[in-house]
Amino acid sequence: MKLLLTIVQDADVGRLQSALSEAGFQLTKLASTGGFLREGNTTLLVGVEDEEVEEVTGIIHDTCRERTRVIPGGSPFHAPEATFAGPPVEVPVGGAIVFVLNVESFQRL
Ligand code: 2BA
Repeated sequence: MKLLLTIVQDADVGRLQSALSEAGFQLTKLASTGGFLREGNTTLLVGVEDEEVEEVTGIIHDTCRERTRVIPGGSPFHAPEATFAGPPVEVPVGGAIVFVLNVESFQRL
């Protein structure tokens, strides 16, 4: 069994959730925040059999889009005290980030 730890943009999560549910997959949805942009995103936990990983990643691939975010440029984005001089920088985000983890055991108690 595998656990797909999947980070998606909030704009994609509704369609992805519907598509996974329609295909019969169970999931858990967590609110999360990206460390770089410091904006909200969504983390889905999807537990599947090994042979289902490809189907799930296919659904994720078909559902989640790459978008760009424009952030102030010219100074370190992480320094709150910085003044943002210089041209803005375009940052690509997504479609989705998927970590495929081995599950040692699955128990429903
Ligand atoms: P954020 O950390 O907010 O990152 C948003 C986007 O900013 C990233 O998109 C990437 O294109 C860019 N980015 C991130 N760190 C950067 C850096 N140090 N320098 C330049 N650009 C940078 P994605 O790669 O599609 O990632 C989307 C979200 O997925 C991330 O949001 C983060 O929440 C998560 N993520 C991505 N890679 C991860 C990893 N290795 N471990 C944990 N979470 C990850």
